[in-house]
Amino acid sequence: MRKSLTCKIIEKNRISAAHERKGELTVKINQTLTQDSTGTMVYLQLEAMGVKKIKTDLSVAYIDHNTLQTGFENADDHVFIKSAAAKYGVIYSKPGNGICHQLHLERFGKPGDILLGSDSHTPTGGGLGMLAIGAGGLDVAVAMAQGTYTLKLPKVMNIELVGKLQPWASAKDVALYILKLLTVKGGVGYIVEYSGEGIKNLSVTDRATITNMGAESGATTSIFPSDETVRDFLLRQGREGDYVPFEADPDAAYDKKIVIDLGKIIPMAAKPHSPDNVDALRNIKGVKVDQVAIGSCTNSSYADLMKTAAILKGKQVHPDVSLVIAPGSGNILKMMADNGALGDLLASGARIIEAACGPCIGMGQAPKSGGISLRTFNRNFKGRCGTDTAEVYLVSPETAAVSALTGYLTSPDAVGIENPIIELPESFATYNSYFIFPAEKRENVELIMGPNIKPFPAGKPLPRKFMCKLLLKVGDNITTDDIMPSNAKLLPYRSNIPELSKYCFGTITKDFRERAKKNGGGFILGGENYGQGSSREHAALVPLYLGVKAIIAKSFARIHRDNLINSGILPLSLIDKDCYKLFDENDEIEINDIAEALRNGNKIKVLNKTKGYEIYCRFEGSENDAEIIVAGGYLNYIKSMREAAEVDV
Ligand code: MIC
Ligand code: SF4
Repeated sequence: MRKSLTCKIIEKNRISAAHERKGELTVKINQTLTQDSTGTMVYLQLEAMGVKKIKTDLSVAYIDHNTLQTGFENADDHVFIKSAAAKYGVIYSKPGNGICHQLHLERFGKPGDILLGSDSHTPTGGGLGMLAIGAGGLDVAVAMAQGTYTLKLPKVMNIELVGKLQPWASAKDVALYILKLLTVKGGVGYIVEYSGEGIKNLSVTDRATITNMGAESGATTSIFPSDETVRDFLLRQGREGDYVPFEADPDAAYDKKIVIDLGKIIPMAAKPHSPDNVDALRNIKGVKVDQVAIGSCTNSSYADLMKTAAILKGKQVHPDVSLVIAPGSGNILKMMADNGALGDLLASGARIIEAACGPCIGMGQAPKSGGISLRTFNRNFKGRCGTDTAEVYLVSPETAAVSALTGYLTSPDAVGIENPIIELPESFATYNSYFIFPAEKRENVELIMGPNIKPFPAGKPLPRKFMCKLLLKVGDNITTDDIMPSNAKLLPYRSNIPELSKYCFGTITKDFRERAKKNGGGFILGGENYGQGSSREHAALVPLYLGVKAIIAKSFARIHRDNLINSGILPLSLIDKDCYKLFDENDEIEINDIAEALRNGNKIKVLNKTKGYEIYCRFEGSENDAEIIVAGGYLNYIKSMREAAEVDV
């Protein structure tokens, strides 16, 4: 049978695991990455599991999200992660080194390997021909401990790219076009595999822009083949030895197929407030711009920033625009300082900030009230930029740079300037100054935990029945940024669940914590694609802390569903989606004999005692997941497995 690229990589890494059940797949995890805002939990969980030695080939702990250090909290987190990295044999990437996904692409990603990262944009590594999957922190901690990960058997969608991008159309426009086609839930349950003659004209970082934004469609991951372009990129990064060719067999079988002619792609933008609210720039008229932000793991590569510098060279940023640029890595910044491009950016009036996530996760550079911000980032959810009333458009670096000059959202092909062609340097800078590599001998390394680091909540074994109130009813596509907002004020509390709980569902209601406390916890009702967006398990741990027992929804986003299960919260999907209408906040809900129904794979009867209805839900998980819920979360489950069979973690 002709094999897809995904199938080949999975076969290479497949291991037969005793606990693997129907519909699941257990693979060896070659590499893991963590970042600081999810990483503190990962290392606390490793510690809670009593892990002595990690089993991956390579693991990296990046510090890139919380780098503002407005108080001791961020710095405490950094020191804790640094000590954990030293203890477990993980490479530590200091703040200032750059954004995890860009750095991982540059320095460590390997074609054909499987990478699990505690960040939803881990699929950026797919640009190198790596199967790179985002997951919740606990899944990454277990992957480090056991060297394996069990995933739900995905379907494979093939996107065949034909033709060649026209001048001024970019990889970002391709990513936006695909999101328009798939929407923010069209990728759920799929790995998206790219093929076709069109890919030969896309650089590794172009491909990475596309796989990065595949996360916005809900796809498990996205991947390009490993070809000569990948070999050339690795050669220039001084890592030619890591090159392995990997591609699908001709006529491989796929579950779904889409063909896209790159020649027809035109500059686009995702309008507020969703990455799939995409339109061609020529249809969006008269948008006056207050801020332009260039960077993030989607568009902060050397080529992206050199293109920006070439467009701005010798010109002035519009007086009403604040242009801010966050490079993807310190080495990119160094190269641009050496070749003069940094000088061109500064002379044009650009504000250069640290090589980090920065404004992408609301760590500074919040726009003015009601401001319009153009960003080369991947998410424009309401409020994520730090200003609730701001409107964010997602665009390419080319569109961003040209619009910074004109002061209006402007299609780059509309101003009569030449599309700059960027030559890659013969060799990229590869300074290691911001990396700390673990020592061989690590016996006496102590974890350093400052006062900001609090224990995380533990799930409780499943009771026979739940009888609680419906605390909150929300609509479709609720994001983890809605459930557990992140911004400059809240990000410092990622290792402090009690503090974060004050802001749970903060974009929807200001009193969720009080409601939950008053009622001793309860249920939440969601629409389609509940929990889309980030991998932050805080969107499960905080509700757990507040006593949330189950989420009933029309459908769930993959990583969030897994995080709910890992925390011991029951994700239940409505069998008849119309039943959503039958529930209101404050309704009294009862579910009986849950463990029995979960273990037998039965439908779950949910009684609305207030209204006198009886409806049915499906448990959104595998047989194994059912056992995790019954145990009260993944950590309890591992403990019970270990007690029963002395599982080696
Ligand atoms: C994001 O882009 O939303 C984040 C911040 O990188 C998250 C991780 C987090 O919440 O810490 C993600 O994408 O997983
Ligand atoms: Fe960082 Fe933004 Fe990328 Fe998330 S999406 S990893 S916050 S740059």
